Amino acid sequence: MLRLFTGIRLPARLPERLARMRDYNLPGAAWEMRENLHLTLRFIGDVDEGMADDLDAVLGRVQSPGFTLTLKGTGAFGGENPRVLWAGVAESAGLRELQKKLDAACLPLCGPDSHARFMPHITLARLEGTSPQMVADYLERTSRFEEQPFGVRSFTLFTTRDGGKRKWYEPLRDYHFAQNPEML
Ligand code: 3AM
Repeated sequence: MLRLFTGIRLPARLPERLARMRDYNLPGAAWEMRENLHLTLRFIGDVDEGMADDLDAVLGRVQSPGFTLTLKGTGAFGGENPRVLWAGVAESAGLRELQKKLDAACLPLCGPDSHARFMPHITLARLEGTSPQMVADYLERTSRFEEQPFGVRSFTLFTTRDGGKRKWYEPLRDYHFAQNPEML
């Protein structure tokens, strides 16, 4: 069995920048390894090899004209019980369009995504028992975070590998969009 999801890889300069946002004084925060930093598009779940091949064929037909993304702002999921700290993404119609296409492509094979609404983000840390006030302070300190835009011309199928305490995300295949000379 393989645990799969689709996502966007970040250009090399960004994991470096995001790693600087770690705050080791935040109790209960497990900061993601920089190799793990990515933007999830569509969670797929556990599939067998046959299903993975079927998915690969379906994903290969998903196209996008390409778009640019800007990492901007920070936030947390979980409200009064914060679970995830993330870096945000400036609104992007191209990203939403691609996510919708992937969602539709995966639906017949994998069923509906358990996350009803797509909320683009890059997970920076998983939290356990971190006080909401400390999370609020972190978000305040990092609220002006913004990076230079980058172009997206492919998406990636990742598998989650479990190494006991640590898990990591291994890219299995990149799906490049057809060339569009009008793109950056
Ligand atoms: O990109 P992030 O880190 O937010 O939380 C998991 C991670 O998201 C999410 O898929 C990404 C790669 O593991 N994930 C895990 N289980 C999930 C599920 N059942 C899930 N997303 C939706 N439904």
